[in-house]
Amino acid sequence: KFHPNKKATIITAPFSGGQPKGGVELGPEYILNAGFEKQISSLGWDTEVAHPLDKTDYESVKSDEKDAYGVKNSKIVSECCKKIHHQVKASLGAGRLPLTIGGDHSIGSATVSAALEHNPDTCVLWIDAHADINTPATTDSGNLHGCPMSFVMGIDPESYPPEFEWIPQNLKHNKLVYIGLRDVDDGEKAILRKYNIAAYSMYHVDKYGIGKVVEMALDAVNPDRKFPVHLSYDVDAIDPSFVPATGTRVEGGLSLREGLFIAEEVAQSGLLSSMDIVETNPMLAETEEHILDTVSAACAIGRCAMGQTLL
Ligand code: B3U
Ligand code: MN
Ligand code: MN
Repeated sequence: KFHPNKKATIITAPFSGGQPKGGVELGPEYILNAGFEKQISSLGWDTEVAHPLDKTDYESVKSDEKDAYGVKNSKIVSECCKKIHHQVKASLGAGRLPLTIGGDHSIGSATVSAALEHNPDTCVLWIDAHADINTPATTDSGNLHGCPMSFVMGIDPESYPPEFEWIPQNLKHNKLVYIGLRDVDDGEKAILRKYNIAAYSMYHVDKYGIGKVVEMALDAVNPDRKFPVHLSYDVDAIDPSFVPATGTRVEGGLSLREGLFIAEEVAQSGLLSSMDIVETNPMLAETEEHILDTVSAACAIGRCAMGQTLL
């Protein structure tokens, strides 16, 4: 069991440069203002909050232009990722569970590579409507939140802008598993097939049920249930009817209960060692209720993963 003495660092990643929409940088503030730290400490965790991106103005230099490598904002994404990476490693080194709240998912390359540097046995559960495994060569959008998994796996490194050379390419193909996929680009499908990466789409959730899918997912990357788990949770995995305030809504997602069950099951395994909750964008809500639903769901994902039970 990892983190038996229950210490955690909530790391804020108020950053939107991995995708074009503004507002996702406000996610951490909304989640904290909803009482997230208290909710986690009420579960018996010794908590602290870290702000590694403190007040740096990335939003004003954000651009919508692709660079020569076909991606946008490499410099600021790399800079933010570096800071998040060091904070995640520092927290793990201090015996704390880093819980990074975003912000967009581009920071996944920072948190995952840090978790693997801390413990090379770490496996990754990527809960998302999207596979986020484009390379700069395969991406259509040029948005770097669609690329973090290729960076940490070192897929087609010749296509990377020099800004990303520092990212440790330390995730093996058999250590990543997806749940919730339903919007995967052709180039990404080819990568998943080529490297035989374990992936459970919404089709599998419908066919087998969420209980079986989580079991199969853990079997794929952690058959003896002894490796630490990094849970990277994009709130858009959950259906937009429950989680409307996010950048790329895709219909046909997880029910709120299915989404929380995944987190509960990871908690039950005792293997959670680090976590991200990303892509909460309060500015994309059409109503106050949308904000409340989305922020509440993000908080609930965190609480469930950190051990909250229904009984
Ligand atoms: N795969 C597409 C869309 C996308 C990825 N992640 C999100 N959307 N949230 C891309 O842009 O790479
Ligand atoms: Mn994502
Ligand atoms: Mn997504």
